[in-house]
Amino acid sequence: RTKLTYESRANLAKSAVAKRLFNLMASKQTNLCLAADLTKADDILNVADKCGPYICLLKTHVDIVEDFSEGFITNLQSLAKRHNFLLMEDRKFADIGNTVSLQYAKGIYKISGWADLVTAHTLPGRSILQGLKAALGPDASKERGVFLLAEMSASGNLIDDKYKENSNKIATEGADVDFVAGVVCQSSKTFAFPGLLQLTPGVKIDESVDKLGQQYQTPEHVVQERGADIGVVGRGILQATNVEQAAQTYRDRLWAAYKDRVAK
Ligand code: UP6
Repeated sequence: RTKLTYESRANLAKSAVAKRLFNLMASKQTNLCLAADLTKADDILNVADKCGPYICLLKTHVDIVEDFSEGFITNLQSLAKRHNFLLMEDRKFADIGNTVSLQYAKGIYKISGWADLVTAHTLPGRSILQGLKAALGPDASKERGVFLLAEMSASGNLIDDKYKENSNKIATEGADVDFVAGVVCQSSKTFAFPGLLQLTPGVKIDESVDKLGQQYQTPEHVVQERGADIGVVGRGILQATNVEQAAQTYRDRLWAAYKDRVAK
């Protein structure tokens, strides 16, 4: 899987959003996802505008935004359109089908209305996919996709080999595979199917841990040793003195690592 180009993998993807994302990455030449973990709407819009040209994906935690409004979503969507990136809400759904269906479409955030992609834990089993899909109209699974968590970057997390193997099965077998765009994980061993994208968080140039269990690897390491297709960078960019320049540096290093990987 890791030797194939994004263009060739777009043709293998079963999810229409994964196809779109593979093609976007190839044409825009970026495999950087910005984790816009800021608590003020204007601050998120500001980094989205500055980093927009360098990213394929902007990842939100919408429940940390203190001044959420529909206008924030409208503005975020127009930035996504202007700079050509997709939106992912990192909700990490983990409940029974009926509840995740409500959490996805209802409440204040109405996530299914604007997020191209969401994340979900596989802990409840296949019903997590059925529940999320139930919130959408019949054709909407073509415009929406899920990344399933098969591993976490947090030290001491409880995920074991059996859990990873079963998460892979949920991502690649059964009637809802057209809804699965990728897997959030730390290693290329987690799944083999080249039509899925590997999203890997815990990327930072100059630090190996934070004070709350996060473990970081360099851009080169995650792409070349761990098989990441998209590297997620939050504080590595957000805490830089020049956010735009940092985004460009991460984009350059992640992209060069990918080009090296497929050339070998
Ligand atoms: N994230 C992880 N590890 C995981 C899954 N998700 O860090 O296993 C998410 C976090 C955060 C981002 O919720 O939004 O990726 C990482 O941010 P950072 O670069 O600032 O550590």
